[in-house]
Amino acid sequence: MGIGKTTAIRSLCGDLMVDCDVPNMDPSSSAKKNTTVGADFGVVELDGGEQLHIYGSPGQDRFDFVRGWLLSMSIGVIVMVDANQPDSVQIAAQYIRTVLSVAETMPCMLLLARPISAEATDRFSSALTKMLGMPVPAITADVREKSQMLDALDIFSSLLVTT
Ligand SMILES: Nc1nc2c(ncn2[C@@H]2O[C@H](COP(=O)(O)OP(=O)(O)OP(=O)(O)O)[C@@H](O)[C@H]2O)c(=O)[nH]1
Ligand SMILES: [Mg+2]
Repeated sequence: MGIGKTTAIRSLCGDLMVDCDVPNMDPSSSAKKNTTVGADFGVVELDGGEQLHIYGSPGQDRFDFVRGWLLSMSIGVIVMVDANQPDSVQIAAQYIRTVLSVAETMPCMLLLARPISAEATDRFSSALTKMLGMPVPAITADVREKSQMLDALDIFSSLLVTT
């Protein structure tokens, strides 16, 4: 909760997005003012006139059924984590296993959404690869910066094409 899913979609889609945020009634879980209670939705216009539809899941665990529904219609998934957190490897592994349990070949990428050193990134990636028994591509981006999110989407698109 609060990693920046809604912010990322807003950065990418601007006015071509609708969020489902409401005031956060659970300040014990997070101090953030608003939280998503449905599926955020945004559109990115691609070269050649095609559109990429982007959905953001709610972060609260009680809405995990929405995540399941979104996964069932996804062609690829970006999992966002703060890899500085002590439990980030377990959390990322849990989300990726959920994705792969829905579709074994689902293109999946990690977005490290908070500033992180190269050493910490290496540690995180090595530990996650060991835990999952396979590597998962990871990139770092500031979700508040449109140019960084467009670069991230560009890399993610190449996974969609090659898998
Ligand atoms: N300080 C700091 N804040 C950041 C950074 N990246 C994102 N944020 C802020 O973190 C907050 C993320 O909020 P949301 O985009 O609502 O997060 P979310 O994942 O949609 O949250 P839920 O829907 O509640 O799960 C925003 O206020 C961002 O501006 C960062 O690198 N540093
Ligand atoms: Mg949100």
